[in-house]
Amino acid sequence: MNGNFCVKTASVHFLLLLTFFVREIFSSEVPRPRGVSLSRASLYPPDTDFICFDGSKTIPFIRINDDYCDCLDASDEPGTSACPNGLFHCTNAGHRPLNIPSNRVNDGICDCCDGSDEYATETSCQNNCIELGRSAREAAQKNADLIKAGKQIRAEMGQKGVQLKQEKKMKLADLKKNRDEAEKLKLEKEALKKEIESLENKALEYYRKLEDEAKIMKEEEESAPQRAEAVETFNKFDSNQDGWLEISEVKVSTSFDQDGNGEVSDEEAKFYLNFQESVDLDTFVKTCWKTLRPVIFREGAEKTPEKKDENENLEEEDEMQDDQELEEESEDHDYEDEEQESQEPDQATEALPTIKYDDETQQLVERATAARNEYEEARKLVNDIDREIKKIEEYLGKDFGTDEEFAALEGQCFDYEDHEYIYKLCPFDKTTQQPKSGGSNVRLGFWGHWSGAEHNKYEQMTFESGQSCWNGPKRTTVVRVTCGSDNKVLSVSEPNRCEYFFEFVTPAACHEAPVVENEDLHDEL
Ligand code: MAN
Repeated sequence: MNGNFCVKTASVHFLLLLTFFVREIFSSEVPRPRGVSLSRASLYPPDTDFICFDGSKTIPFIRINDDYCDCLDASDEPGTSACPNGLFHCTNAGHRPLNIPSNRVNDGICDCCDGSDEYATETSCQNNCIELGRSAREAAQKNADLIKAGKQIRAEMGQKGVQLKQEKKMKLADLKKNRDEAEKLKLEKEALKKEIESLENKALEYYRKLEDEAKIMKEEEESAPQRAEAVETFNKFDSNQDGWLEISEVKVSTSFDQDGNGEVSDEEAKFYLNFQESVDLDTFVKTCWKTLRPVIFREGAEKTPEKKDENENLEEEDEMQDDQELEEESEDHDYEDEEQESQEPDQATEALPTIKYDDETQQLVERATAARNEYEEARKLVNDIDREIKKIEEYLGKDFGTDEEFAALEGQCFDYEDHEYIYKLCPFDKTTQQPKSGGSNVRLGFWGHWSGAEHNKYEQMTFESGQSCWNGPKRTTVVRVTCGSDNKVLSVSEPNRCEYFFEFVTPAACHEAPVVENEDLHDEL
């Protein structure tokens, strides 16, 4: 079995060597080992020993392409798959030459259009370099025509861009001048306002005092009935009439039985006494009454310690009514007083008699109001100018291309519709996705930066920090920008969840492709 294998390997080697020499002798215009480009042919002088390119080894020339990897840099096996890191050069006469990884040599798949990579397999590769070359040249010509026409438009877009930036710069200079004046005016108005406000304050001090007094009087008037009610209740409960309400005096009313066990415990009673053993009338009115009042009115007067007299029967009906109202209120609000408190100032102000100022004060108030308005206007003007300045500075800071050719796209949006969504590309602003079936517009990213390769960063835009993906990262968009006769989104895809890819064409991207130097791919078309 092993012997057989060795014989087989030896015969493959022999076949390879034979093929090599036959090819070298009969088919090459310039003698060179298989898989070597014309420009590198001189690195393989046939009449001397071969030194690996990395200098690590010297081998007889016959061991070039002997299907055994001698050199670590693969330089001795340009035409076989023996070295894992080698490159095989296809001449592809009639089309573009190509370098392929050497593991694709004799792997049964035609990689080179001239079929030269499959020289020792049964795969018969057709040489279709002529046809491929022709269509490649036609496509290149079409592209060249497109670029030529597009370049013209690009130049116009660039001119427009330069003009736009120029206009913005002029506007900025104007705004900065205006801002200085506006700021001066604002400071003047502020000083005037302060001056007149200090006079106004002085004049109003007297009236404020009057207002405060009126307010206090009104509050007292309003709280008088409540206070009377509280005092009356205190006296009812204070059975020994010593001016103190004690736990034992509160316990007699079953109204305070919170857990419904038929008895009022000390703790339950204390709750209504502001957690104290006893309270005097003043404390009762100020603090306990709030807690106690709703309970008393809810439970009915018959549970208070004192027996009702006949006259009180009439009052009872009233209280029952109050009770009902209270209950209705307390359904909406746990603490009715809170509600009352929040309404009080309004009610108080409404009900307060409007104080009339004397003529001089009235005039001061009017002048101060006018000064405040004028200052406010001046302040707003400065803010508006600042906002505009910021916008223009942001605009001027944007990279619209080497010749400002992309500037004209700023402020425009371009749509693309597929079966499910309408996508929008707004260069230098954002990308969005609107579901056709309804639902909200999803932001796929805000303008980030140009992200093309080093030699042409303007071939790609990146939009980032879009709406967060469900349980995932924020959405992002990459826009591939190539030459086209119009501004148009050609396609939109989502290669990974919440990562979107737009293909956008625009005349602004029409320019000759930068020349990438690669001598190996130059010499044999
Ligand atoms: C929406 C769209 C899709 C996206 C999913 C992620 O349906 O924005 O593009 O993949 O949300 O949940």
